[in-house]
Amino acid sequence: MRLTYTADLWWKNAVVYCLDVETYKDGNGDGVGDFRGLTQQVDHLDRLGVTCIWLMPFFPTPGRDDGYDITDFYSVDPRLGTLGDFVEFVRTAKDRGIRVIADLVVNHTSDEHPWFKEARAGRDAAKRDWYVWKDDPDPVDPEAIVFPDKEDGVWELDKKSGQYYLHSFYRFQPDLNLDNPEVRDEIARILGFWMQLGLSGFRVDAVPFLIEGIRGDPHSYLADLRAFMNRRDGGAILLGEVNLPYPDLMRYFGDGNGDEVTMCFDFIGMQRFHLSMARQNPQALADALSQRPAPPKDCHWATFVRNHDELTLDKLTDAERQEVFAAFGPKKDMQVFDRGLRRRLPPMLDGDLRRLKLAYSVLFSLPGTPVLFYGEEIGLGENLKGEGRMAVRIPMQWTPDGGFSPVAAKTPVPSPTGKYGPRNVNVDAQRRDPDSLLRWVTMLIERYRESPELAWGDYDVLASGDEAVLVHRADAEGGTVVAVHNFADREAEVDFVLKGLDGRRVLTDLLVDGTLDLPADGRVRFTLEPYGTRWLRSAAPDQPLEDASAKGS
Ligand code: TEU
Repeated sequence: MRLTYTADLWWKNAVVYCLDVETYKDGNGDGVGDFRGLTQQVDHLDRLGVTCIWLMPFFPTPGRDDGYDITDFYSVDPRLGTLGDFVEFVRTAKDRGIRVIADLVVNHTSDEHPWFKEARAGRDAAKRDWYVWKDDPDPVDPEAIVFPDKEDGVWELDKKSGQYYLHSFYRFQPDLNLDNPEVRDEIARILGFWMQLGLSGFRVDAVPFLIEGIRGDPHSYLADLRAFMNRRDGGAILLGEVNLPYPDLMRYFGDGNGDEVTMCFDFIGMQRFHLSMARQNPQALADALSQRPAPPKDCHWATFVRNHDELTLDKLTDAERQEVFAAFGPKKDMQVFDRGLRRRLPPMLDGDLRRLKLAYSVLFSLPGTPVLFYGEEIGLGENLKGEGRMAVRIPMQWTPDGGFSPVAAKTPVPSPTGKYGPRNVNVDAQRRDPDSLLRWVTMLIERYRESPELAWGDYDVLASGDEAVLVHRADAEGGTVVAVHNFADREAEVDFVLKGLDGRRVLTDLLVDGTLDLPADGRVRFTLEPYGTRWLRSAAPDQPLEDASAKGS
């Protein structure tokens, strides 16, 4: 594919890396991660091949929802640094060719935000209408409560005024009233402010909740926000958190117009991926790929296997969810909200490196832009002593001693000990080990970037000859790549047919050394090792791989 094209629509072949400044690297020796520390680690991300960093909330906060409860949208939490440190970080990332986006959490504020303090001063307060009030709210459907362990409703009585305020999440997170034009103007100012300081877009928190209260056509607001952002910077993106069934979700792309959210996370594909891993059979994932609608032009899916929240299994059936629980988190304290896991992948897979390598090979071969949660590249574990979802938000592990901070870490959750502790899992050791997960993920990223067919080509799931094997084919601008993945702990006889390719071609393996001849009838057969993976590019026998991806045309 032409580089001019993939560079213009950068998000369609990006590698997004989500991190929390607080847990990444302490640069000033106070035990808390900060922008100075993060800036010093940018080369780790550059070596890995990351092209876009997603910063979790770094704004002033009482920290009751790990920063998703904000008291000032226009500054940096003093524990993490200053606006000056932020700008230095963004500039350094850009110097390495890495864009930066950040969480836009404007469904709600902290109840300690000055706006809310002002709003709750009385029914006539100037900012009263910035939030959502009711005298007598209807009882709420228990299914609609996001955090059922802590909340039993979404309306909280404000004793002073005798009215109830809406909180879609925790009670200390009052919902902003997006129906109020002043609030919308303020949100635009927030986007504009951070873009002026160098951000290339936003991960938009809880989008369906954000627009639900808007009267008339709530989606026209999302289109307005997108248009505003792209007037300021045509290449900026909105990456939407929209965990809805596919047909409902398409509206957030602006249906056929593609003028709302630029990218949406594929929560359903993620859940089917874990079901497939649990079953050692990729059918559930293959079904998701077939059912998943194509995003509108220039929009894109964002794929992932783990994020910072619970690994939600809410879109599986009860029986399917129990299967995943049984395979990957049978103990009650590994589960949360009755719908998800609070574990990271390596402990879920019993630390089986073959299977971990398979998991990331699948991720980077899927159509869509992969999003990594920090530490996935080294197989970071979790610490179940952390409360609820916090279990996976442990400090990054740089060296055998941790390397997160020169003093004792003051992060919300300490590093794990034992098998997944820093001594056994760290960046330094894995850089030196050619068989490490870090080296594997680095290679996957390199090959993924060279093979844009995978991320945004037309794709087809092919009959594979073995129920444990997923074969999918991606085509774009004359380039063809085929990904082959064995989900089972046994050898598989792979047998598939590639139609419409010139029989004089060879299939060159992008991950391991080797080529296969492509016979005239297009039938490909070989034995794949347990949890084996192949990415095969079709090319003329003497053609360099760069030409085979037709970059130059
Ligand atoms: O989550 C919003 C959301 O929609 C949740 O349902 C989410 O899918 C998950 O179940 C929460 O664990 C976002 C953030 O990702 C989350 O960390 C915040 O706690 C939440 O917003 C409130 O800001």
